[in-house]
Amino acid sequence: SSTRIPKSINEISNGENILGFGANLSADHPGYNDEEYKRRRMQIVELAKQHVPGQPVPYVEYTPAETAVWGEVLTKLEKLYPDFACKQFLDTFSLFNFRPDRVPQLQDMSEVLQQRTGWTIRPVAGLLHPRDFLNGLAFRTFHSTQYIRHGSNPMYTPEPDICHELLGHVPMLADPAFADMAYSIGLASLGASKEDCWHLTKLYWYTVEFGVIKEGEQLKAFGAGILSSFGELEWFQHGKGDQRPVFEPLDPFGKLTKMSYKDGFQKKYYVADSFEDLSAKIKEYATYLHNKNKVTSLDLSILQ
Ligand code: H2B
Ligand code: FE
Repeated sequence: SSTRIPKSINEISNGENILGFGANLSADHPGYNDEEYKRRRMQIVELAKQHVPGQPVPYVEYTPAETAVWGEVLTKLEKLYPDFACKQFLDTFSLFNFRPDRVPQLQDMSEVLQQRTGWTIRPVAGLLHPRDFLNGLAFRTFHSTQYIRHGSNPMYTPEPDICHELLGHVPMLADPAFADMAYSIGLASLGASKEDCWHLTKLYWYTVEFGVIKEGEQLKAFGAGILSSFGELEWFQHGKGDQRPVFEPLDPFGKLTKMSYKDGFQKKYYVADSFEDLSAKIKEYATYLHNKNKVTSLDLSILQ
């Protein structure tokens, strides 16, 4: 095939191929003028870059100010989950013993996941290139940032941070059916062309980041971008004023709508019937991509 398939997680770098902010925050980042914040962030990123797969994730001693940010985010979001989060999330959430007075260590969270679903958390220097990030999912590895958002506005971050990873992604990855769905997206990305990767980025976005699932008559959130956002939790169920989001069933083969990054909440959400159903559809799509890109079962046998 034309694109190289990594043979192990060691062939995916967690420190190169970083998109987005890195150390140079853009002018609309809340930490843009805060030299101390930028220094601190670099310090945590340097630790992440030194991490070797298979070794424990480096321990970060979070400051009282950082802990206060975590505590505020946890306390506010936790209150909303019973009404808005899917049952799988509510079931797995308690496994992690989140406390407002302590930022969890990625290593401890990773150990819980390894026991439940065999997934591993790997620290990463920032927003990883989509191909590397998606390929990681095929190795049941979730690349996670370890730094925390700027303290000036604890309920907002323009990029992933530890609050988003731990409150949005990690509980869902402890659910076997969800974890298998995420793995399927990773599988689909092996050997995918650039265009395919872009489509898979959207598929990831509308499931793992902003997915919604049917529970009887209700719609509940399983996407981390909803679960880690105070405003988006409210918006996806109740809208705002007389505006309402649109809901559609998800077809991995179909065209997926434009993603909203900075211009507010998603206008459209895709609805899953179950994680098993979603996984089956994504696996069909993965098979289609593998055939198209001449990825053989031998190429994929490294994953066993
Ligand atoms: N990198 C990191 N560190 N966290 C993410 O959640 C993430 C990423 N998401 N890179 C990826 C890109 C996603 O937006 C898709 C697959 O491109
Ligand atoms: Fe995310």
